[in-house]
Amino acid sequence: TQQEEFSAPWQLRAAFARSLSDMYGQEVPAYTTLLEVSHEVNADVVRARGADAERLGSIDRVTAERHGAIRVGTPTEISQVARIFGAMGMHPVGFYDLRDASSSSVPVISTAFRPIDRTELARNPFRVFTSMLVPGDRRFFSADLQQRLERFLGARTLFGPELLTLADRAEADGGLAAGDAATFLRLATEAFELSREPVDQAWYRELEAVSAVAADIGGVPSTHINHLTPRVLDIDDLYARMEARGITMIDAIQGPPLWEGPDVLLRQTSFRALAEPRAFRTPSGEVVQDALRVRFGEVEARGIALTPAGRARYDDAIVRGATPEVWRATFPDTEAGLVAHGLGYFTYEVSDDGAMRREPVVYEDFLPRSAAGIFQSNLTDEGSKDADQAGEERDADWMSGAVGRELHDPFDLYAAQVAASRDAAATRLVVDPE
Ligand code: OOG
Ligand code: NI
Repeated sequence: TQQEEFSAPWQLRAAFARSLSDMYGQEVPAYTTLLEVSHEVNADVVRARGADAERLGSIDRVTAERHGAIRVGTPTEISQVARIFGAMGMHPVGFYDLRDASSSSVPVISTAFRPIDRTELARNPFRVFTSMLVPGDRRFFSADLQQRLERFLGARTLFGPELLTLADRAEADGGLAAGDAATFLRLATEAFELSREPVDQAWYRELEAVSAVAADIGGVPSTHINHLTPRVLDIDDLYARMEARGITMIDAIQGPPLWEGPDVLLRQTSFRALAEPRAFRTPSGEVVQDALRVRFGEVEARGIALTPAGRARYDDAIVRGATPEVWRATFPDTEAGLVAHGLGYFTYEVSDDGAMRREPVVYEDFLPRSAAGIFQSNLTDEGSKDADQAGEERDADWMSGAVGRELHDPFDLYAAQVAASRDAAATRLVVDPE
């Protein structure tokens, strides 16, 4: 008998990333331009730099690489998100509190769902930055508004029972048979499409006056992917080419500056959300046409993952200014220097001729300041925030409880990857000494 084709979690993940990308490209044409320009830039870099261009990921990986961002309202919703991504081998990593990542804060806390081991990352590194509203934060929401918001969120269903059942089955069985896989992918993609239902105008505008992000999350009965980000090997070149095509990018590239030393962590830039037509239902019940800016485009370049010591230097440097001068005063200008000072993660590989090679570990996560910058660059309005009121305590443990799963610590994951490479290298050098 012929065995029905089976999709493993990584195949579901790769197929989902493609399916979302196709959907987003149809709905947001500027994203397609961004993809085209990214491919041009990457091809040019590989041509110019050869094998060196692939030290932080093969060109196949980088070409398919995307991250998305979604925003949800409640612990129930984020625990359902975790089941859907769990089916695809994506696990919650890291905790980000964007309520005070900078003066321009937004009322959410976040984590990122992504593959966590090396082979899985190499197969497809798709990751989704996932934010959750904090309706109990009094700096943003009064007790009355919190109550109405929680009631609204509690009454909606973002993910239907069939999608969740298939997700659980995929996780339990380590994948899905062909027919189920197709249904799962279709339902998961649909769950993140922008709804065409008329928006309750009074409710949306009331939340928007507090925070545009709160309105985006809690002002409508559905969710949507709000950007999908390709990876480029030269973000400065990409920025220039997008502007040359007449697409206005935000003022700056977020994260480290362009300088002559090693690229670390993450550099990102975006174009502002475009006004898209949306129907609104007025308090008198009339449906009127208006526009909302909720979906945008972003692009990123990834560098070397930093150790806690390296990250402390980064956090200190970034507030002094992301300039080449500050970077020269903060970081060694070679990879060997990062190693010598214990600032970056590197693995050790034994080649066939028995030589030991050091390879940089790529940064797989996000940066709270850049994330806040990306959120902020897309807000039409400052919103209103009362800094004298109390925030609500939130930390990684709380998030883990809401998600219903272990929240992995990014530093632990990088350190484990380095340790595993050292063990493998030691074994090969001892057992196979020819
Ligand atoms: C998420 C913003 C953060 C990034 O790349 O730092 C983010 C959002 O807008 O929901 O995606
Ligand atoms: Ni992003």
